[in-house]
Amino acid sequence: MTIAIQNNLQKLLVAVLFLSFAGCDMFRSDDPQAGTISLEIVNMIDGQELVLDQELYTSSAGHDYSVSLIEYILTNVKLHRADGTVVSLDTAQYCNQEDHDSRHLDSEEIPAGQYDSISFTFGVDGAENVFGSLERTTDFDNMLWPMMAPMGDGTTERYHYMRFEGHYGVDKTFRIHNGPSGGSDYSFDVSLPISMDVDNQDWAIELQMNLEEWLTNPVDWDFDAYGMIMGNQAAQEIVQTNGSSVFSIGSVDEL
Ligand SMILES: [Cu+2]
Repeated sequence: MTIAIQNNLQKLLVAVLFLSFAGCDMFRSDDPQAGTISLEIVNMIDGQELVLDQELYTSSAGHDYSVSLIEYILTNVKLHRADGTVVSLDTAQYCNQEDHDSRHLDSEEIPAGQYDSISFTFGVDGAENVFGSLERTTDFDNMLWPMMAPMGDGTTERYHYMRFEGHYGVDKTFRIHNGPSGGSDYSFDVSLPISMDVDNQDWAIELQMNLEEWLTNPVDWDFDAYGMIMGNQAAQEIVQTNGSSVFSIGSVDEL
């Protein structure tokens, strides 16, 4: 072997050693990496995905009913990490059964870490519930909650939290409209546990609204007893109380 070849071999060896050490630093970081999250909101009844109009369900008060409309607003959707940090996903989401896109939050980047809960407000919190505070889209504008004396303070209009409508009995209609009746705040906060260790993956959370729970637990909702409830604060309180068991996590998946 000539000196020249030997020198070249030595240079090559040095280069390979250098690259393998450098590689440790450059490509093999132990720090967890950011990931992405997407959120799907699914409307369910009795454990199955809601079918509008066609399907007949039975309420716990004993009425056979079908659903013709379900639309609602979720605000301040947040993910919480075990270390206490909060990641905001969405400030306000209009959801409608008839529009799949309205119930799907596109994937967005979230910091690495261990996540242990998701939280949001059902409806719009009292202080924030002023018409015009949400983005001026047709969907949000359509959720207008009129404020009229003597029902309300007459000062400013607000937003419905939800319209849940359908048919029951032979040809009767139910309309559960809830919102800031009489200017009071019937929105409520929801927090659900999840387990998600984000380190360079794409994640998907399925959030379920279990519609039958609006009609029971703790109060069995009698369609005959409640007609138009927008001015009925006692009815708004029942909707709010029944709402505590409406939401659940369907799945948390690493994609
Ligand atoms: Cu209404």
